[in-house]
Amino acid sequence: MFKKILVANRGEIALRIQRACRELGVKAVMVYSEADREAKYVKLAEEAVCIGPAPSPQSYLSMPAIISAAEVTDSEAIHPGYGFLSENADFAERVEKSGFQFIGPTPESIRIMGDKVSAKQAMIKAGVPCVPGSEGELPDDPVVIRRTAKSVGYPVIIKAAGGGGGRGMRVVHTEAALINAVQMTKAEAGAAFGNPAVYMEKFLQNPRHIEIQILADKHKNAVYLGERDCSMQRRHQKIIEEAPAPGIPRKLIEKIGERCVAAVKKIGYRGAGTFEFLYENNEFYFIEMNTRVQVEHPVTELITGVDIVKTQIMVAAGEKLPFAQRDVVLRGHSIECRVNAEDPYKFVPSPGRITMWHAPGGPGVRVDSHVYTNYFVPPNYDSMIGKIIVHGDTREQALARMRTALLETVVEGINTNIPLHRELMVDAKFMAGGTNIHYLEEWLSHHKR
Ligand code: MV4
Repeated sequence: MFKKILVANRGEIALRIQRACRELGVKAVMVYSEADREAKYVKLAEEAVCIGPAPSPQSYLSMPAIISAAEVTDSEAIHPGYGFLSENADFAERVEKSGFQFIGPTPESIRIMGDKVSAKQAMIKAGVPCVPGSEGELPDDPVVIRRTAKSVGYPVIIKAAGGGGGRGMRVVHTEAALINAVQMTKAEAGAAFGNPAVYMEKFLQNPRHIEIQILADKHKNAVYLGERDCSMQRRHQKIIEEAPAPGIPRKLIEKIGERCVAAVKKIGYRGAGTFEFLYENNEFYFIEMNTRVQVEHPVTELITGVDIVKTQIMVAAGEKLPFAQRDVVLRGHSIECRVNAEDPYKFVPSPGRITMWHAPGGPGVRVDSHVYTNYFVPPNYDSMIGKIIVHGDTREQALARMRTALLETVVEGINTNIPLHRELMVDAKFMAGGTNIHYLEEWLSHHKR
């Protein structure tokens, strides 16, 4: 096992990784920008290094700043968390060239999954079902583009190979709008991602967003840890996640989970990873793979009992997965509410000093947050200040526990989206389970106030 790890992130995930390190008896070096000097995990750290001013390009996104912090502290490995440099193949490569272990997959795996065209081709080859569409990148020939769309069937969606997470896509409903839409998407993709390549898919009108968590070691062992339902989102920002996904037959999940494990073994993937699927009419369609730990990993931890962050570190150190697929047993139901410092209905960020923070507790309640009373939420970063995660024997019990947890939570001095979560936890459609990716935006458009 490593003696010392550098945690190249901030916020709740930095604290989460620090906790995993303590449990493993590994020293954690925290890095922080000038805006994060007062963060809880910095105060709690045995060792912490300031890596630059508040703007992320000069701190959390600065490869030289992070690699020199690892050098001066004699760290052996770097955990990138999520966001920032976590899915940057060049960073992973520079980390390894500098002699550190990158806690994540190989640069090659990150690169393949970062290009959505090569990711999809790798998944088709590995037997993972994908959305019907163009075979790879769309060519320039308008005749071929029109022919492809006709055979796929309208509506179609044009996506940038360099995009992902909802960036660089356009829905096309008619042949008349097709060629212009492809040209516009290509131009935007070239400017935004430095890669004008686009591909085409059948546009699914009312899917759910279901993802499969996998873990793999360096010894060809891999498992899936069930699924998460992440359909409750607004503008590609998830706000509620849960596991298992309500109403999806177990047999279907098992089938798709086994496909993901086979794919992981085939491509030599290692570490934690997430296969994102759209689910519609009882079918799964792969869209993207995330090569990092995700914000919503705790719901999987609560239903499986597996510590995903600890396992990431163990497999990066070369250890074998400490359990096999048959040992992965799903128990009960888990729900996560992301707590954001923002206006609950207008979504304007609300940074500033938290004058009162009281976290909920009780049976089956977990809070992953780096904030505390008198903490100043800096305006420079993502607005998420923590996550409330509950577990129950049934979905109903998890819902009841979440309602209580949200009732107990006190945040004063800034606005949060907790009032929105309180309303959603008593919403009849959400309570019934299985709402699709459009539900929240539709709900908000009818919401009074
Ligand atoms: C789609 C789709 C419908 N059909 N692809 C958006 C984020 C990116 N990961 C892929 N996205 C979508 N791809 C096809 N063929 C609808 C979306 C989509 C979406 C997906 C997941 C979660 C939220 C979403 C919100 C709007 C659109």
